[in-house]
Amino acid sequence: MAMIGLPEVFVAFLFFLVFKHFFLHKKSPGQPILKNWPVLGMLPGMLPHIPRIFDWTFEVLEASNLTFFFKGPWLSGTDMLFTADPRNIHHILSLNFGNYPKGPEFKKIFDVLGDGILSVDLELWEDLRKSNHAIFHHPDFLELSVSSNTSKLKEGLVPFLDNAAHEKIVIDLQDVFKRFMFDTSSILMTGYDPMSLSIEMPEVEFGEAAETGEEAIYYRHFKPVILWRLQNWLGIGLERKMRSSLVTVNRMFAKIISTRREELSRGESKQSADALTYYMNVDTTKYRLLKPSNDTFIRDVAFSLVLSGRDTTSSALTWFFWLLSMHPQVLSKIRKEINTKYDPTDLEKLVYLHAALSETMRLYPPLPFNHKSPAKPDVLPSGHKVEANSKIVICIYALGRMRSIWGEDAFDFKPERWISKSGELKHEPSYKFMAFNAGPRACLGKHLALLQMKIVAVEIIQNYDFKVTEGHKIEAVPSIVLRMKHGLNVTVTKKM
Ligand code: HEM
Ligand SMILES: *[C@@H]1O[C@H](CO)[C@@H](O)[C@H](O)[C@H]1NC(C)=O
Ligand SMILES: *[C@@H]1O[C@H](CO)[C@@H](O)[C@H](O)[C@H]1NC(C)=O
Ligand SMILES: *[C@@H]1O[C@H](CO)[C@@H](O)[C@H](O)[C@H]1NC(C)=O
Ligand SMILES: CC(=O)N[C@H]1CO[C@H](CO)[C@@H](O)[C@@H]1O
Repeated sequence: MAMIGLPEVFVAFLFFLVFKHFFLHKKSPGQPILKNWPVLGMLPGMLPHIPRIFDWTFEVLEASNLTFFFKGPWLSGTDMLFTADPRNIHHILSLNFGNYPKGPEFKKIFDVLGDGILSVDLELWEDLRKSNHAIFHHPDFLELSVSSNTSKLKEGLVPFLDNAAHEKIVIDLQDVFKRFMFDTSSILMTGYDPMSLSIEMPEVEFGEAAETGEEAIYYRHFKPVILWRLQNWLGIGLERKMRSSLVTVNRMFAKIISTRREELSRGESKQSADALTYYMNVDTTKYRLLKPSNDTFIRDVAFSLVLSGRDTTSSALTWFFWLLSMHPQVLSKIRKEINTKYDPTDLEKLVYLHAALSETMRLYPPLPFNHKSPAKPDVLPSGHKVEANSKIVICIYALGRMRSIWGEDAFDFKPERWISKSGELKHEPSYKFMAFNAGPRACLGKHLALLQMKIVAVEIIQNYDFKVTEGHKIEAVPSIVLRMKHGLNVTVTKKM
């Protein structure tokens, strides 16, 4: 019984210290950004900001010259170095990549991902990376990505929006994009079409499970491993939901995997170009650490791949359309560009659209944090010492808003900053614009994601007007993926 009270004791103790702080001390000017308490470290000062973590990391990092050491409660193992310093980022992600795996501590926090590409390191990561690279460049895979995106657009998105316009109903664009991306990403990665985007809007168990998981993982960062494992075991709070989410995800993948194995044993689907089929037939003389006949391994690989496409692209599209609703002059410039330069076989011509998407992801990177853990002690270019197996969190959201990096107008949504005088796209180094990560572990789906976003954006902007519902509140969920807490509710009308 005593164990059940552990989190409560923790909270009570915290209140005691906060109380003591306000009544027994006078505030002195020039105190550090976060007070480092005995026993509790900086957690008390940080807790009130957990719901607005993204802006908080920005404020703290701007005030501390881009790098900040967060001291967690004693022995809790939650100390973390936050950085948004491009020199540190370049050092960690590229120049000294070999010394900066994700590491065993973060692997614990991300345990539900198992041995998927998003969470593993070293030789296994290398095998996954190389094999993934091979799939992503295979003509059949590219062909499948084309056919799945066009069929989902014409048979899923368009009828859905037409219906909403005709019936004059409010729709949540974030939900629509998540469904679109879930279907296309699942077809591409597993060969299975969940048909989640349809006028009936069926319940999407997988989506809810993934989002609960992402939130629970976020909160794990600030708890001792022993505490969240205990909560998980006892079934308390978000960890309880996390447990049932995992059951949902595992059930879905078990079904997909067993169906595909049966088809393959009957000699069907051999030609299928999806990633699941590829991994079930993968050449283990070439990739020695991959385990094509191990269902758990295949589940891990497929789960990471479905997630990497679905959550990121739908997040970017959602913030993009919200920003357009706030900046009608940008929207009309994109429309004009589509009217004059659109060529379905060459989307690269839409330079301003590309700039607006980059600008969206500078301000709202779908994955706002990146995790690293030095294998050996090191000194960062900023002068900060890092211990072996310590935790480093690169704050991509904060990085995109730094005035010292992007100029005084860093907070403004200005696609123009991405376009050179001669009208071409300006390249920014990836340690400055980090939405797709940098170095050897950069996003493998960047090209595909940009294509998909452009296709969806063109389809909607060309054919519909949309309006965010009056008084709709926009805020981000504290999570490892940048999602809108209340969705993006809009009404659409068909353009004449
Ligand atoms: C706007 C859309 C996207 C954004 C912003 C994005 C961003 C990222 C980021 C930041 C990472 C690094 C994650 C980490 O190391 O923790 C990553 C990795 C990855 N992304 Fe994307 N991504 C997007 C779309 C996609 C799509 C559509 C796919 C697949 C079709 C994809 C496949 C991958 C894969 C396989 C990795 C793992 C690379 C590795 O660890 O070696 N991504 N992505
Ligand atoms: C911030 O960091 C830069 C680069 O390391 C250094 O030149 C500068 O003096 C630092 N500023 C402060 C206020 O510490
Ligand atoms: C947004 O729209 C969806 C779908 O119409 C609805 O279920 C939800 O309650 C709305 N949310 C808000 C905050 O109005
Ligand atoms: C199957 O794969 C999982 C995940 O990589 C691994 O933990 C497990 O040990 C493997 N099982 C066998 C029998 O190899
Ligand atoms: C990523 C991808 O292959 N996109 C394709 C989707 O469909 C359009 C046609 O509407 C193609 O032009 C894209 O290349």
